[in-house]
Amino acid sequence: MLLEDVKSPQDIKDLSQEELTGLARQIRDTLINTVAERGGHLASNLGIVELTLALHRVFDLPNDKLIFDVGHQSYVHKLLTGRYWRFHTLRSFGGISGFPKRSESPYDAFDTGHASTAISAGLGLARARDLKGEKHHVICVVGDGAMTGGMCYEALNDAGSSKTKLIIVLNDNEMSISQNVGALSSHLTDLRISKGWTSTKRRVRSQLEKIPGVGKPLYRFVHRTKSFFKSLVVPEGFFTSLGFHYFGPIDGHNEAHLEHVLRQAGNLDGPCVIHIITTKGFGYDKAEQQPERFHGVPPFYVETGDNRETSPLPAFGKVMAEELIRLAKQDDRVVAVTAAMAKGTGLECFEEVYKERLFDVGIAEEHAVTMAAGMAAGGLRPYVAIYATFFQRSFDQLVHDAAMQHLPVVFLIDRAGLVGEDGATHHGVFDLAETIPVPGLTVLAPRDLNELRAMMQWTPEAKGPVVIRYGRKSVDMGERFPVKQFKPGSWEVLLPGKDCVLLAVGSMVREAVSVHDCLAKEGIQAAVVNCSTVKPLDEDVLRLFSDRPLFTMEEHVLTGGFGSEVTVFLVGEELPPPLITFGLPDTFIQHGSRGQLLRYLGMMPEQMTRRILVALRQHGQSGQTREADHG
Ligand SMILES: Cc1ncc(C[n+]2csc(CCOP(=O)(O)OP(=O)(O)O)c2C)c(N)n1
Repeated sequence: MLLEDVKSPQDIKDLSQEELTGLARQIRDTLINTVAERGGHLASNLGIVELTLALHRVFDLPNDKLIFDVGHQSYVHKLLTGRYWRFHTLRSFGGISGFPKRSESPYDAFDTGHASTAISAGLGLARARDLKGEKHHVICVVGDGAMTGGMCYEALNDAGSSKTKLIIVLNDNEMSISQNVGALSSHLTDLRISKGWTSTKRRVRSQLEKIPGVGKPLYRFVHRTKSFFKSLVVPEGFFTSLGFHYFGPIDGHNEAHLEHVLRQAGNLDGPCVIHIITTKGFGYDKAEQQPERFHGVPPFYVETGDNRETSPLPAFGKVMAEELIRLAKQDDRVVAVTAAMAKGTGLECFEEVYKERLFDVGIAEEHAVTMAAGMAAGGLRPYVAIYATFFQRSFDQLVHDAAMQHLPVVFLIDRAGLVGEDGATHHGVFDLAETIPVPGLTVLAPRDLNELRAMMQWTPEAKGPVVIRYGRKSVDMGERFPVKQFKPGSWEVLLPGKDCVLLAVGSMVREAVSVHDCLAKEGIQAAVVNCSTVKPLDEDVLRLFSDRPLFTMEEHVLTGGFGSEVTVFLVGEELPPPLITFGLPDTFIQHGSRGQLLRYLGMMPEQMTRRILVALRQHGQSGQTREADHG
């Protein structure tokens, strides 16, 4: 059977084991070649090929509902559900998403992207089914990494007592993005060790039964005492104690066995957990050897595994970590906190130097923030590095635990703005709306890597909580605009201009300089202001420039962002508001490269220039009319 002929799961139901093995090989080739072109989540998908085949053969999708936690491992599912021919468009603008999307296919039962939501969503679907008198199955596929997230426990607690029929497949590859952490992870290791006991048991049986005369009775004796031995070797089940049937651990690459267990689980009445063991990156040696690097990978060469493109600039996170190491050298109280993102945030560099001062709390952003607040209350100086999109989870912790007690925690908000190919679930476009309203917070946004260094060097002076937001794309404005010392609360006038003023935040400062250059060609002199402190606003600069048309620019939703903050201030002062606030509209923005998305949103420098020219013309005309009226 050719993968390209699989139009729906129906097409694989009757395949022989041999044909399935051939199909699995084609799936892996397609995954490797496509991700090598497009970038994406490779290792997790390679590890889940047999499970996905088994799920699609045993269950009746889309009548039965299948939910992938995080959803980054749903590529195989996409290939088996009629999306093979569009798979080459993976993660590209207008192409198929790297995550499940209900809008994309009826086979995608629930949209995911952030970790640890699948059991809650699955329980919701199961309850909807029960109340409507329907009969289908609900299956949640959850990784051991996602299991470190608090929502999973809230959902397990609820599902275990509900007795609702729900199948949870726990895909245990011992990895989150990095090596998994935490007590549950250790418990899973214990269960895995018990697997060793299971195979030993199989070996003992076959050996005993070979002994003529006494073999069989001897085996029966051993079998009777099995529970005794098992109680010694297998730890008390975490899942069974919560009210789940537990199957496992099971070899997650043995498709036939997986099917057998899934069918058994389907026949049960209550909730169950099937614990399967897989190898991340299975079937591609480079990914098996470096599962962390191939978790989410940019385009690469299949033969060598090397990235196709290397950035000439270091990531913001790397520069942040270098500065943090410097601060940690000077001050023993400096510690770093990550929620399972040491690699992505750059903190792995910090870990190399200060292993004992890096706290990876698992995929637990809420806990990370409150724990850091506790550290600060205990006299430490915690720096919490978190992606903007995941920081959304910790809003209450920021307000209630860090800000209200005015604790000196520094939040390093990475991937702020449009992140590109990961799309709607991952864009970091709500963090200003989350932080600007919080009393006592200092909110900063460096215009480039050098300003981030300067901000980091300033942080020891901070008396209360500080947020520093920066984007995925590195920027160095060094040659034309070297960074002098950073002073919080005072904006930097990068370029003078009498005709209008561009007030720009973070990643938009460089774009504002481009707009300035475009406007200059049209004879307009626009001042460019780097509004590096988003909260508190530099009110003096705002008052000073309020005699000229103002334009704000931010890579963030307009509602509740910088532009609206400036507008509220100016209106309160009875000064004219900005002519245009450039920012993101009130809609979820899909996937594509950052450049494509900015163009789509009309936020490329030449597009903003055109709008500014029109606005200035209209403003000039209305200004003249007013003057004429007065005359
Ligand atoms: C709330 C949240 N925080 C962080 C992430 C980033 N992230 C994506 S996948 C992943 C690891 C998931 O590990 P696991 O569930 O074991 O899946 P695997 O990739 O190992 O199959 C992390 C931390 C996320 N998606 N959501």
